[in-house]
Amino acid sequence: MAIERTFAIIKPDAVRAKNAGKIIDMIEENGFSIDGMYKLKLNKELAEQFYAVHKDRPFFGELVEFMTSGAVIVMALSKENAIAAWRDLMGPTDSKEAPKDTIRGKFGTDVGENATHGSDSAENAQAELALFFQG
Ligand code: ABT
Ligand code: MG
Repeated sequence: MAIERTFAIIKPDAVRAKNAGKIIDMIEENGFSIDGMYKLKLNKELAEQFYAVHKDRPFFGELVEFMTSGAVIVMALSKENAIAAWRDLMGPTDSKEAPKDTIRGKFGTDVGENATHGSDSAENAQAELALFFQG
């Protein structure tokens, strides 16, 4: 299995609750390398572009509002099989259903405020990394 790179976000709920350090600890303890990382506040245009696949869903407005409600931390993570491994470590989208040893189980609240994002495919990882990490 080759080393893969994926894109991660620590979302505004987790940054606000000062859980970023604990989440970064879990990332490193689970064998990921942090190849790039910075903090920023998403503007509406970037959040809409990032979640464009959901633009016709009823929760789109709320999703964009949440993702622009405070600072986020974006990361490029690498590891063998990183895309699936990072989604496994995050746990399911709905934090209420997430096992307690996952990031969403520990730090998420529900399906919207779910602490972290991870790319769901190699294609999306490449597109999302390109959106936030040029060169
Ligand atoms: P992301 O990592 O944020 O993309 O979450 P994930 O891939 O696990 O889940 P998807 B299905 O991509 O959801 C995107 C965001 O939309 C939110 N959402 C989703 C709702 O608020 N209500 C819903 O009914 C559904 C299905 C959850 C995700 N993130 N946030 N914030
Ligand atoms: Mg998704």
